[in-house]
Amino acid sequence: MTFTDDFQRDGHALVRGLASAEEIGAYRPAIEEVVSEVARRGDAQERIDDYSKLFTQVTNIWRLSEAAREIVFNPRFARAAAELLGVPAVRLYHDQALFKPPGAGRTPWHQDRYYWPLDTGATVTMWLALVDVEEEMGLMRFASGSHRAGGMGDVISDDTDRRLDALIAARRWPVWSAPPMRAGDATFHAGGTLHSAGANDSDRVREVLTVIYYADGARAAEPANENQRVDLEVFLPGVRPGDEAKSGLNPILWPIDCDYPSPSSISPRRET
Ligand SMILES: O=C(O)CCC(=O)C(=O)O
Repeated sequence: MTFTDDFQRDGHALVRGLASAEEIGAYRPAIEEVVSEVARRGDAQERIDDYSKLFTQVTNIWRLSEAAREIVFNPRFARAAAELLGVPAVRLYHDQALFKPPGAGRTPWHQDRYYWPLDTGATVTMWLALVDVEEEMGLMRFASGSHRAGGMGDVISDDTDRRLDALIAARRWPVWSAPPMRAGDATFHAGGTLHSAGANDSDRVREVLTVIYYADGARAAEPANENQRVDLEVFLPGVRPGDEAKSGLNPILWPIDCDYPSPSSISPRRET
């Protein structure tokens, strides 16, 4: 079984050592700096979701610092995303630093695609551990196979959590809990995969970087809800429903020499 087989079958995969200890050592301070700065300003970044109760959350860190851009544009990460989706090229939807502080509760069950005005199912989120994440710090959980069932989501809430929990039991989707992860390990999940994460019951911040990729060539969909309407404006500025989903915020990240100049300092390594 390969990672790609796991992903196609289950809608999620674990990739150990996607980033090296050296890379994490170089990335972490840059990401921490951006997160602290945005948190200090109390900037809500035009988002309307309610994740702020659970995380210090900063979106599109690649626009806030050159170092963060290098990390988010890492071609090894994007290549893994393209391989998992089985597509030749992927674009950036957005990134997100998700720092879950000590004492923060569990992330309720949800489906990411509920939020995304994209006409494709070929979407994937990378969840990259920037620190070692032990069981009590809030690891990801996935309902295996749920990505094949279509749209079931709703806005993240306790009600949605209860409804999806019951649905997972009724549909007998096995729930796979990620094992403890080392800094540099990553999980990937499809936009349709139901997922949640544990509370942070430790005394350390759970530092994670997520990057969302979608297949190049996808089109913007007519927004199906208010969150999708805001996402269309914020993450696909200037794009109208039916247009190809590409704006200045959605560079092709794999292959690296496609239609956007890659940052000069990007790593040339292409092994996965
Ligand atoms: O990190 C978490 O607690 C949840 C992350 C998540 O839901 C996602 O990346 O889609």
